Amino acid sequence: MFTRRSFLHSSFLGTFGLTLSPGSLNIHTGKHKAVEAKMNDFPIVVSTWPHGLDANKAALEVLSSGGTSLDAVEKGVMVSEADPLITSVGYGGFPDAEGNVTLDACIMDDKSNCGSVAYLQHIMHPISVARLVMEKTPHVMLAGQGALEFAMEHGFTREDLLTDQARLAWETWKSGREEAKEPWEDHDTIGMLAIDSKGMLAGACTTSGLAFKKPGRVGDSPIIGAGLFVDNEVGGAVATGTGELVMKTLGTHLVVELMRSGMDPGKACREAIKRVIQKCSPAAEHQVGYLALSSSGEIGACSILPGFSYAAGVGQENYMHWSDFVEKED
Ligand code: SD4
Repeated sequence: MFTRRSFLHSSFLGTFGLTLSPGSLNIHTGKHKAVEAKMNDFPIVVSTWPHGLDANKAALEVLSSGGTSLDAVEKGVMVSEADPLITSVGYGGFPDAEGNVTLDACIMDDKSNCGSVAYLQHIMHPISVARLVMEKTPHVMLAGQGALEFAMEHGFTREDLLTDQARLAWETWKSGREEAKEPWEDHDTIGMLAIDSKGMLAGACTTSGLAFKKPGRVGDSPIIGAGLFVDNEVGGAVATGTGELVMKTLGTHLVVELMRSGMDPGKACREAIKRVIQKCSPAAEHQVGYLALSSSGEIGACSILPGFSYAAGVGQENYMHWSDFVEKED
């Protein structure tokens, strides 16, 4: 099945690949096929969707100057959070049904420390607030008004995150006009995993969640074990797509546990996607994608539908790849 979304992605990636570097696309359309990166390829960074390329670039700058994977993933995803043209993350993200931009994010380091914010409004960089929750409090997650107050206490500025473009999209959706009935392209949460030159693994995940969601709704992205999980001994995984399906199967924790039992990252992602299909019977338009990085530097990804892509930065190279996908028996 080839969806409108995957078509958009393939056209976009085609153009992108040619513009940036002819032949740079490594397109995997078949069954499981992991992109392999050996140990001596550290540092390494991977992230979801085409905007992962710019995010990886920022992360690679940190890593190549000897920075930690934790700094790299924070700096990396901040690029997407600040980009007004990315309508699924941070500033410029599509709002909820009432027109409020509400953000979810989490971060996890090589020592299993983690921090998270959910339903955070008015703050451009929720990932940095999540990091502060990890470093400055005994807690893992802060939500809503408490998270906002915590951010303000730590010097973050309150900002209006609703761009004209996002407001227009929301007004169109609210109008109920014909074009508003098209499914909105809102799956492009950024999840990033990095291993630094010392071999330490960290991950980050940040999103504005599903477009025009029910007010109060929180997805998988700030939930440790759902949107992101890292175990330095084994590897890490990030999730993108319909958060409810990821939460019901605790997807990234599952991917890491499958890797612990000996599966390579691609196989583990594939098994976790099969679990979503078996347990949750996703609707035809539901997409979930997992991206995983083992602690020895192997990369793997799998999604329900075709069209999921990820950026991999290894050494001097930073290219897009198509994910593997599971063909459902409809
Ligand atoms: C959520 N998983 O809130 C997020 C949405 C998303 O790529 O777009 N992920 O459910």
